[in-house]
Amino acid sequence: SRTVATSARDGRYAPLEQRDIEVFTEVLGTQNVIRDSQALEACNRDWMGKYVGQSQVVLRPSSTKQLSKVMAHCHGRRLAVVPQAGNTGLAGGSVPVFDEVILQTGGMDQIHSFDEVSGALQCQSGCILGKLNEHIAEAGYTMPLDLGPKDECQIGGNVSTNAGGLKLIRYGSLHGSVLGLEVVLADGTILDTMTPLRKDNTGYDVKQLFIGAEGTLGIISGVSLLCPPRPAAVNLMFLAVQDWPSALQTFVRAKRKLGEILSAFEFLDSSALDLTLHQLPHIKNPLPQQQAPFYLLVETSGSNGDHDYAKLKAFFEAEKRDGLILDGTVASDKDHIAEIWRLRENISVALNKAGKTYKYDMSLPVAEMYGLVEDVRERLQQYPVNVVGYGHLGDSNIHLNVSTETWNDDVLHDLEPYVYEWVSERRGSISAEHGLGQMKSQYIGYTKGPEAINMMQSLKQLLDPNGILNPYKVLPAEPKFLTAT
Ligand code: FAD
Ligand code: 2HG
Ligand code: ZN
Repeated sequence: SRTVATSARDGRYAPLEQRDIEVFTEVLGTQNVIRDSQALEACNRDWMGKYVGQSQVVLRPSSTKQLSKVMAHCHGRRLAVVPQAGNTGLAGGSVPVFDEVILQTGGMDQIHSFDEVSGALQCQSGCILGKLNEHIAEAGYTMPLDLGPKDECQIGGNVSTNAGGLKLIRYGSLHGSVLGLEVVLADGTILDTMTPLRKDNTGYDVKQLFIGAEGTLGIISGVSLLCPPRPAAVNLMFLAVQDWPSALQTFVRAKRKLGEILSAFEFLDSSALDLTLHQLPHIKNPLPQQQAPFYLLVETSGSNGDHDYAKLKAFFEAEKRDGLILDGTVASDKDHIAEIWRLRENISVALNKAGKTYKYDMSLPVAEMYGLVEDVRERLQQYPVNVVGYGHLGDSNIHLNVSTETWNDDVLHDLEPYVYEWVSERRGSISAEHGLGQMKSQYIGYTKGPEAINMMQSLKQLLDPNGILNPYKVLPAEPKFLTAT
């Protein structure tokens, strides 16, 4: 009922033995070598309850040295390892496929330093995103990314998935904001590129390899990140539009008229709105009197509250007068803004409550993007499913979610590889921001060519010759390619 990464455990990996537990206990102490069955069950299961592994041990180092010793042992013994941060990943990357050792980073949560002049933050990888944000808020800064599970996910997990989130349109990707990393390689070697420098052109920028590598090339233990100033004034519009072309046109005009203060441009369709309001009754409908096929969240962040608000209001009124916007609400009050964001951030939570979800996270040319949802809706007509579309319109990134009561092989069969082909034919990406994990590894060839995949395989071989880091994820043994028809 689900796509599985692989059906057989790779015999190259040694099974866990008592002598391994003894070494781990010596390095980490008994309390950080977790074998309790209830705790193990939670760590073996992903956020969606879709992927469940059978690991027999969870390790919780608190320092790079400890992590390095653990990895050196695993490398020598050929024990497979899965790094796990907040375990909020949506591609099954953070849980074992079979009996891999789970290496949790949550105990590595120290903030090393924050430079109040440059905005450079240096911390251990297990720091929670929301906590880092609170820490630097005192000095007038903000984190360069924001996403729903901010109070659970860790910066190391964010960097490892190259998380995009709700503010990428403003702050760019982590490939730009990460200044340096400390990484423990498969054999325990500590690679230290923890620079606070903005500019450094001495040779290859090796840290980039680990951003978005989903734990397959090394374990990130430290992060150096450039944080932007916290905007003094934030305003948010929630708009209803009558069709997809109007949503696109609103984006074009928002860039033109609000460009320098635009900080988010998100969308959801009416199915996503209805499902979320139905599943989570505490969430309010920002426009209870308006039914429309599409809703937009347009946020501005600037330094002058009155000026920004006046700009936004003028935009709203002009576009409403022109008929581009059917209706909307402009929020400038903190609680009102948070309430609207809560709706957007909880769509996935509502989907989880509704049952099982087939999730797809695509980069596509914006003009064609919603066509994927319409095609899939049509294709799955005969099934009792709810097909919803939402996402980061401003980044050309759509989340197609097919909600079902229970897993259904026929639905899956009609979805895959159809959706990947649909995206590949338009030269999109089958994973805009969630990563490949175990869910999509076998489809990497629908976005990347054989030469790029070969290079990835060579890098993997170089950095992890025994293949112990997050096996069965990202790089498949035999990638599928879209065959020309
Ligand atoms: P995990 O899930 O624990 O791990 C993710 C991957 O990174 C795994 O492959 C894991 O093995 C690896 N990994 C973790 N830590 C390390 C490390 N220190 N070194 C090496 N590898 C490591 N993503 C977006 O991009 N944008 C969104 O808007 C967004 N919204 C979300 C909303 C919800 C409700 C949920 C549940 C998820 C959302 N995500 C989003 C998915 C996103 O990938 C994660 O939320 C987040 O970035 C993962 O962080 P984490 O700490 O939970 O990592
Ligand atoms: C979001 O943008 C997340 O809300 C989750 O990336 C998307 O669950 C999803 O499909
Ligand atoms: Zn997203």
